Amino acid sequence: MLTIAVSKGRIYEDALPLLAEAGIVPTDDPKTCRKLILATTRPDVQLVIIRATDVPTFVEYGAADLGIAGKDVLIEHGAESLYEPLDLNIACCRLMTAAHKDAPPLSGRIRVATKYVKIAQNYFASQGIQAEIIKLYGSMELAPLVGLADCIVDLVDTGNTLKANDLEPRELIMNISSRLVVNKAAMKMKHEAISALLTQFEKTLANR
Ligand code: PRT
Ligand code: MG
Repeated sequence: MLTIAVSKGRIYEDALPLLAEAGIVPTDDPKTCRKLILATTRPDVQLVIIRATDVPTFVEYGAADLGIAGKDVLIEHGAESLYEPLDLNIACCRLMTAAHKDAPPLSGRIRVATKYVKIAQNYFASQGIQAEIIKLYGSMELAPLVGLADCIVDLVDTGNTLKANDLEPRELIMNISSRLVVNKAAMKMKHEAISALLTQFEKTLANR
């Protein structure tokens, strides 16, 4: 049995066509069904539906053989303990700094609200900017509006969320896409099944 960890939402939606090309079609829809383990049309493959930030943990401990996770989540988790053989090029977005549209360019010691503490720390250090990082779990956009932070570090796709909150994107930190990750022991123990799946994914991606 191969177990693949996926998060509900945009990654799941973008991963479905890719999985389908490999003959993997879930027999339930996680939007309407509350099951956390989904059987698929391939008797040897099941999906586990978990929070995006938990995917590296499940794969690291071998609770899932494979997983699909954003590069943002992988970097923040510290993914040295996982193989990351494939950029799936799905759920793409940009990790950026953003500030109030009327705020002057940031200078001096600044306060930054984000859920990406490690990435933000490294980024501002690399820029020689003294930053105090404030960890939030959501609604980062609010922080500059209420004086909690001078800027935020968050994912931007269309930019609509920033715009709706009078913020604007400033600096690009990195481009983000979702990656296939593999448990290191599973890569050895289930090599045949996993490499067949990798080959199939590679084929599909090459044809896109
Ligand atoms: O939602 P939940 O709290 O369960 O977890 P999550 O937010 O980690 O999961 P999910 O499904 O929202 O995101 C999973 C992964 O999708 C992320 O780790 C990214 O790799 C990827 N991804 C791609 C995004 C976006 N695009 C994205 N736009 N994740 C989040 N967003 C959010 C962003 O944080 C901001 O709030 O969408 C908003 C910005 O979108 P625009 O279009 O308004 O710019
Ligand atoms: Mg979300």
